[in-house]
Amino acid sequence: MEERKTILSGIQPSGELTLGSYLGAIKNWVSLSKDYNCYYCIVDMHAITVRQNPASLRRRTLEQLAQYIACGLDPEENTIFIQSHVSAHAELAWVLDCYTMFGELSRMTQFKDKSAKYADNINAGLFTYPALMAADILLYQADLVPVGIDQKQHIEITRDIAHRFNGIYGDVFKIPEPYIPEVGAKIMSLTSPENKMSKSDKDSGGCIYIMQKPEDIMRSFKRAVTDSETCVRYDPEKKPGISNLMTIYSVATGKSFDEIEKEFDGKGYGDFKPAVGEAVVEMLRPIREEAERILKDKAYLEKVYRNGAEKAAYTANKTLRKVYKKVGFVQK
Ligand code: AQP
Repeated sequence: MEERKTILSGIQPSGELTLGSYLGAIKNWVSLSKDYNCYYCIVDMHAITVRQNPASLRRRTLEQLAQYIACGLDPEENTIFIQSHVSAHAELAWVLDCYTMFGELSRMTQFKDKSAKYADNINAGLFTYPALMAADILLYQADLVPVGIDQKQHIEITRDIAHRFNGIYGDVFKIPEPYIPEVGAKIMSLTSPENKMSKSDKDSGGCIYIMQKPEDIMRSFKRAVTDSETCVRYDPEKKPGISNLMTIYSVATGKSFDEIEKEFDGKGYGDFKPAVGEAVVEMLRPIREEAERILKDKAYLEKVYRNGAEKAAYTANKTLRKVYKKVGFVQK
């Protein structure tokens, strides 16, 4: 029997999970989890590249774990873990730092965006973030990395680092491919549809959170920015707000853009916006209810993250040992 291919992906617990991270990443993780050997993590070490309140970080990490499971990721079938519990991530990141060039890190869009946004804290971790992300992926010899489009550049640098390392030491790392959804790869803010919906966004009206109450979700959709026309038509250039809502509606209902245009033909935004809101409320309702239930069972969550860390460390340490040997470290 052919061996199952491997997947790795993670999300930072730097804020409450958004509809963007759900549609761009987690929804795909769930569909891929049936056919692949999957590692899904909560990347708390990445989160501290921006200042975090320690108590909130701890709370959000456990909430995010409960939400992963509530979204449909079965911890028996997938390896679900917290990044800082597997020390090989930090160890390989250091090695990869030494094979990552200053120039290529300087070109990373996320670094440029975040150093503009957090100008008082442009720390070295923010700069070397891609080397840690490369370590996350390469430790598990991942074939595929399901992410939203904003992370594509980080997968490309991961591939470059892996090629560089393999070029010197032989085939140590599998070269991973990004897996980006056709629809939903970049969900935009509801209030400023030219910007990505982001969990650390200060404008809470632009963001939908997966744990948000139905009435708050409906309010945000009713207030979503549109345009001066009245027709529901997909045109991301001229109608970014409506096109974003159509994308969300399409992923939530499975309908194509053509079907959506027909459904709302002759109707105005006053009908369309609440319909999108209701579709999202119904999509998120079972997830929220299940996450609330799981979160109450702290012993279960602890069991999940302990088992996950043990399974992840087994694979990760195998790769790390090989890397240490290749670069010339004396073996213990
Ligand atoms: N708006 C989005 N549309 C589609 N996909 C998205 N993702 C995030 N926002 C959207 C995808 O979800 C995963 C989240 O990864 P992350 O938290 O590690 O990184 P991020 O992209 O930096 O997420 P945020 O929400 O923007 O967080 P902050 O504000 O802390 O930086 C990734 O696969 C991402 O592509």
